[in-house]
Amino acid sequence: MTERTLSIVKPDAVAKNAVGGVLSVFEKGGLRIVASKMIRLTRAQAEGFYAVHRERPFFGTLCDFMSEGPIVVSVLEGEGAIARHRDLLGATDPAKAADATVRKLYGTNIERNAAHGSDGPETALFEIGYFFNALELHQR
Ligand code: 3AN
Repeated sequence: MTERTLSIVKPDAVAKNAVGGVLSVFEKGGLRIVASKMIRLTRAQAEGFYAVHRERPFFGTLCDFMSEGPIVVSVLEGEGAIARHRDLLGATDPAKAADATVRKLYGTNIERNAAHGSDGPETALFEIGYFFNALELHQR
């Protein structure tokens, strides 16, 4: 089934000049970019995006990190895009991520882990709508 998922190149990877490197893993892995832009989240916008993690102990530092510099948000499309994108990201902790995954290649630690991907269809709908309107999503 063709799906869409929300992908974020996080501030650590943007600062490392690795935007192209990260997106290249996704393109080579069979996903198409149907929308993409660089933005900088305010602290409040980061809190809104990560609202499901509100009660987690790392919520505060995660929101500080996600608003510390620009990010690149993209919508990726392809066959089974949500799971495929998560496979290409690798484990949350870069130290546990498989070789050639984004987090292994570009992540620093479990928080500064280079990229984000939606974890299911409902999350993807919410996350895509958080950053993009219908006119910004292209047919490819
Ligand atoms: P994933 O992004 O792999 O789905 P989640 O949803 O459990 O991982 O966590 C969301 C984000 O919170 C992660 N991408 C990471 O930046 C951060 N995070 C997750 N677990 C921790 C942790 N134990 N300590 C610090 N930050 C964490």
